[in-house]
Amino acid sequence: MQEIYDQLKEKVIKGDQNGARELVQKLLDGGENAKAIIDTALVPAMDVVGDKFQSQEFFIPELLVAARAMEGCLTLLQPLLAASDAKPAGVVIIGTVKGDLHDIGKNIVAAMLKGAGFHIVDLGIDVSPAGFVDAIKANKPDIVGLSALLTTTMKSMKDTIEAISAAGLRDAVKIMVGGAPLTQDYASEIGADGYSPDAAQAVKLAKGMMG
Ligand code: B1M
Repeated sequence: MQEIYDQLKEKVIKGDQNGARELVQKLLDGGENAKAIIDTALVPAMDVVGDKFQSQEFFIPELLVAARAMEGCLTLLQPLLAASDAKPAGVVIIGTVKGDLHDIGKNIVAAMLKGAGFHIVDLGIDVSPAGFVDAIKANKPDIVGLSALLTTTMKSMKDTIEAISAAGLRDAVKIMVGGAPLTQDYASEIGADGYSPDAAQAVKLAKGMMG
């Protein structure tokens, strides 16, 4: 199996969506589970892509085709993540904050929360503070999840939390933040109720927030 995981990682790095999807299917047929496939091959592949981008070996087109290959694999895996449990656990609004277009990690978190029984309202990417406020009014969630992948858009999380407070809704929701550049310190500084470094811990955090 390790050999197939290695091949899958390479296919994602090269942006070969069809080849990657075939290998995901092969792993699933061999009894591997969705979370292991994401953690062992897909996330490490994106880390390599990020490193290559930083060292200017890769540019935006390579970043995009790799992301599409990853997304193609996730369409096979997300239903499996979401099917692992059925008990309704609470309502979560989730979105990538204003100025930020990265959604692969946010989508994994949403799928895992769904799998843990939460009802998910996914607002998508580049969501303004007002967009979150309107969605809270419309959906009355227990938890609001904010995702950011850029150091430049972390500030949008602060703006969003401030907008939620200004709308008088801060005490009505728990706010969870995550994304590669975030830290627990930053989360505390901007007044979030919780920070999670990955999707599995996001589920634990959300369950904890529901008491
Ligand atoms: Co961009 N990008 N990107 N990118 N990109 C990064 C983030 C970068 C680190 C690459 C690098 O330089 N090494 C860098 C950011 C540098 C920084 O700010 N420190 C970067 C840059 C610079 C940019 C652009 C500015 C490039 C440019 O245009 N010059 C541009 C910005 C566009 C914008 O957003 N306005 C840009 C664009 C893009 C693409 C559109 C091409 C594409 C995104 C496609 C998509 O998402 N649909 C892309 C990609 C693919 C990446 C990398 C390679 C991979 C991101 C990813 O999907 N990781 C990334 C490098 C990297 O991360 N290694 C990079 C896999 C994913 C599963 O992990 O998202 O961290 P992650 O999610 C994890 C956890 O963080 C956590 O759980 C998830 C699952 O375990 N988590 C949460 C995430 N959200 C959470 C929310 C929670 C809880 C946990 O609660 C609510």
